[in-house]
Amino acid sequence: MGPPGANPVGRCGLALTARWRYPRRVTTVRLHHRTCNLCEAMCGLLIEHDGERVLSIAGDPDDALSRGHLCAKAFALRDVAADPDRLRRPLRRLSDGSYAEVGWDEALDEAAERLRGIQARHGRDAVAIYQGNPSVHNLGTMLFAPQLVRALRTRNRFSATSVDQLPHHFAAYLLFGHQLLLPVPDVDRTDHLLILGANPLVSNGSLMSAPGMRTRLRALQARGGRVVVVDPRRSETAEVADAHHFIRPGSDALLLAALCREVLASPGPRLRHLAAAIDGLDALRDALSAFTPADVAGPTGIAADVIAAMAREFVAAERAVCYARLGVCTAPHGGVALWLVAVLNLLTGNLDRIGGAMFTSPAVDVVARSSRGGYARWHSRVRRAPEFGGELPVSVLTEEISTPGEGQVRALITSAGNPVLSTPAGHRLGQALKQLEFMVSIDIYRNETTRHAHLILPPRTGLEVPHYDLAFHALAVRNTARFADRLFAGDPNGRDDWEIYAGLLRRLDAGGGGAFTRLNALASRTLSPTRQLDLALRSGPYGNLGGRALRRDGLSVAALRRQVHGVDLGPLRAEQLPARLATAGQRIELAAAPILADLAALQGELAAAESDHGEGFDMRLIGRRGLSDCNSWLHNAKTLAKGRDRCVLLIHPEDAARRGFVDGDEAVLRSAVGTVQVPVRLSSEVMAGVVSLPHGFGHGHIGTALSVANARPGVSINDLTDPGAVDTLTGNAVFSGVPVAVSRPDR
Ligand SMILES: Nc1nc2c(c(=O)[nH]1)N[C@H]1C(S)=C(S)[C@@H](COP(=O)(O)OP(=O)(O)OC[C@H]3O[C@@H](n4cnc5c(=O)[nH]c(N)nc54)[C@H](O)[C@@H]3O)O[C@H]1N2
Ligand SMILES: Nc1nc2c(c(=O)[nH]1)N[C@H]1C(S)=C(S)[C@@H](COP(=O)(O)OP(=O)(O)OC[C@H]3O[C@@H](n4cnc5c(=O)[nH]c(N)nc54)[C@H](O)[C@@H]3O)O[C@H]1N2
Ligand code: SF4
Ligand SMILES: [Mo]
Repeated sequence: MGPPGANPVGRCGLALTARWRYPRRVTTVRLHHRTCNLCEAMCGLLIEHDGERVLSIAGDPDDALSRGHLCAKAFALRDVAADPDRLRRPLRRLSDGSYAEVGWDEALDEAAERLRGIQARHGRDAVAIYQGNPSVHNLGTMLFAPQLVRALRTRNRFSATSVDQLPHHFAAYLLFGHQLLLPVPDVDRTDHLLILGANPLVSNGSLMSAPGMRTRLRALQARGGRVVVVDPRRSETAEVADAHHFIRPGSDALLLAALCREVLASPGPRLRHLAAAIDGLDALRDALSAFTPADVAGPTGIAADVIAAMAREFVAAERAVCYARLGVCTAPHGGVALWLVAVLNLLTGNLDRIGGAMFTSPAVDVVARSSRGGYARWHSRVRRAPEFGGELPVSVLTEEISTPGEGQVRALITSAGNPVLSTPAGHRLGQALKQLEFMVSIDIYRNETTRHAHLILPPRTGLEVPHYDLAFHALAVRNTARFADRLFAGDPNGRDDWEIYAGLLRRLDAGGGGAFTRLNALASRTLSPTRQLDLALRSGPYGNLGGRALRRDGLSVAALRRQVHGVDLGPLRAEQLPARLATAGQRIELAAAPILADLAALQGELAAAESDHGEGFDMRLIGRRGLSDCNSWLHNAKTLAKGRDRCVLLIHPEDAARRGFVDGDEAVLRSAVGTVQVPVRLSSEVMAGVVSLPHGFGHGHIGTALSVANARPGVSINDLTDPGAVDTLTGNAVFSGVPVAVSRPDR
């Protein structure tokens, strides 16, 4: 097992264990070790089971990263495995709206034939694909879905990236030359953590796999460090921070521009080992000169002296790091904001340095193995939104389906996604899906999105598949590696995700017809994910084929099978740049044209007064995550469907009083694209003028089979969010500060 090393988290062990009662005659109880795949935290789990019966789930105190941490969602792994609503066989939707089970071969044949036919008649772009969030938590999907995407050769590729972290990839691509070279905050060694628009105490960290954040933040404070949170809501993380500043939603780019300006003005940048690699510093200084703390104070709602002090403190800290996440990404200038976050770390000498923003050294080097990315090489048909990394922003999907003309989307594949609940104006997307000639969903539930599919192909999932976190080991605050075989296979006639992909690929190829190519070596389609992982581990930096000599103690799947608690590969390592830069000449350009253009636009907006869009939209809506939610899809887990209603609108008492609301009243929430009705909860957690609603709710639709979720449906925040509002640089959706009106139902 991994030695405890210098990992300061210690045995945090949220003392959470769920144990279910079974008859006493149980004799074949065994212990299974695995990583939870539900969020990015990668908690190590100990699962007691008797065959397919899961008896208990607890955190693994010997996991080098999680040290015993887990959250209540881990127990949902059992619920999902046993859920009677889970689909086990392919389903075909019949013309009367009912469903019939079909065999796997028949379903895969039909899907391939329909997709091929539509591409043959209408061109490649007529087939679109949307990949949702659980794709990145699934080894098989990570390895096989990209092959299907490539084989389709469509420009209409979409994913949850553009309602999430696209600005991070964009900043990494522009600054470091690779969309996946993402710096991670070294929370365990920093002295000063500035958090903008993230709530890791609830989300358990994102693009920062750091299970047990409460313990880690406490350790930071105990060593004399400070945590500062900027958020329009006094979040659970803000609650434990040393300072919290409310910010007007959507204005972080202005704050960050001012912080960078302050750093450049005095004492000036501290570039350390990167000094010789940097270009464009003077041009950046000029571009930022207009963003004085006094100028941005009004629009951000943060006083000028507070901003100046925030910059001073950040500079003064021996080791500091700025970390921004969803609330900042999903904003009008999310692209430039995330770029400025990296630049703030860079200018203060905290990039690629211990206690700052650091690069990981995972056992499978996903950076080396994936494409650098690309930007604006083509644009969407209707709105001319730029491509990034081969994808278009999902905010354009509805218009690409509903606008006639050459290149119109006529068929859609969804895989592990629920865009009707998770993307802007999802209700309109739901309407558009009805126009499709063909839709196939690879998904485990018949939900708000997949109910529109002609075919649903349900894979095994969770405990039923082997697991290794290709993505999140590369984004963790410590280098570790952990593999688990499947605990049980579930349905013996079932398929893993990758087998569904491989089945489709085989059939699409076999059809020939010129519309598809054999881009990929046969081997990569036929080797199982575990075999592919084994090769990647063995040829990776810690592998037994790595380096010059054959290392007997090197990593492989077999080695990880023996190390049931995972392997500790040590803390993050400093000074990886400039060697790892993938930019031209290994330079870091601070005056990139798209950035300077967006900063100029931002400066223009500084001068303009804010409008309420002429429709009385005088409030700003933000999102929220709850500990027991997992975007839209764990609401059918019995264990989590407890307690008081989570889908409520938080409203400041002053705003409530003005409208005559008391706790529990129903409010009508209206935006430019839709209206919902939802109960309010009065709370001074949110700043005045701001209301907060969680995303992922809005169940209860006809045609869905979600008996637990549908009993507590809630409403979808994405019936209010506007696909027309995107970050112009990246196309990422805007969820931070949606203009809304809040009123009583009788008005
Ligand atoms: N307004 C607003 N909207 C948001 C957000 C927000 O904060 N506010 N957050 C955004 C973010 S960060 C994200 S990541 C997206 C998520 O957006 P999506 O990924 O589109 O939505 P999920 O709710 O994660 O849906 C996951 C789907 O995968 C299925 N599934 C689960 N496990 C598996 C599996 O192993 N295999 C397969 N094939 N399917 C599986 C589930 O049944 C479900 O249908 O939502 C975004 N939308
Ligand atoms: N329990 C739970 N955990 C999850 C998920 C879940 O659904 N439930 N989803 C997972 C996924 S897919 C992701 S991507 C991660 C996301 O993880 P985080 O990035 O931590 O996301 P959130 O918890 O949504 O926190 C976003 C914060 O931004 C604030 N905010 C909103 N608008 C603004 C703004 O304009 N400026 C600033 N500064 N702040 C703003 C919100 O109030 C909120 O506190 O969480 C993951 N973990
Ligand atoms: S924090 Fe994330 S990884 Fe850990 S148990 Fe909860 S859902 Fe699973
Ligand atoms: Mo996400």
